[in-house]
Amino acid sequence: MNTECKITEQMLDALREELRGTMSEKRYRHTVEVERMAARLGALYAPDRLPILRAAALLHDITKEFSLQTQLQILQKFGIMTYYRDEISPKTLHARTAALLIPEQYPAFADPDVIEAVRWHTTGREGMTICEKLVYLADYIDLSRIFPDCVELREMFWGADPASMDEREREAHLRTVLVSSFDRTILALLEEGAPVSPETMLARNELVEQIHRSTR
Ligand code: DGI
Ligand code: FE
Ligand code: FE
Repeated sequence: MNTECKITEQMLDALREELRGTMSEKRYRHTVEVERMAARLGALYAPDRLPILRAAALLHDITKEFSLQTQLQILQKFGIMTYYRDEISPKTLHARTAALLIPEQYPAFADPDVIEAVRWHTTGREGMTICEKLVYLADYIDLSRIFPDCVELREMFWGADPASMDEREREAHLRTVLVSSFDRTILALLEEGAPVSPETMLARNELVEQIHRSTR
């Protein structure tokens, strides 16, 4: 009764090749860079979860290039009500639709930890698992990103030399960098006049609270 799915190197290689034909070159390049960054972060924070992290990274944006109409159709097909607010935050939908499609389209990778990391990679959420945090951050700071916030956050994370830190410092460093990522996303959304998802606010507030607690 082994319900745990074992993700092998060959499976990841085959998935990477399969995905190449399903998205634009730019999105594919981002996808493989997120896989690399997730593996680097995983080596520091969750060395026993590398296959999960790499699979989630490869699958995280499989629906990113689908139209709003297709995103809404997928949600409806899975019996999920959609609201006007989904239509005015269209960029948050692909994380939900990708997570929904994994079990039928990529059943060999339908591990709950893979699916949840994909599900929360855009907004984050309160109580993020280590895999969710690492895929979220890898997506933000992968080497293909040249947007100033991304470059600064990448420098903030790696410039502090997290490999040289003890475990406690390294955990604190991850929290600080994650808060900065949420702050940047929230600020950008405010500047655009876009809605900020409650999950993003809850994710940020929880980490801020943890930082306060740990420095008391
Ligand atoms: O799919 P990627 O481009 O690789 O990255 P992503 O999944 O983090 O999506 C980033 C986009 O999603 C960015 O344009 C901002 C938007 N976004 C992130 N959080 C929120 C959000 N949009 C809204 N409306 N609300 C959010 O909380
Ligand atoms: Fe995404
Ligand atoms: Fe992405």
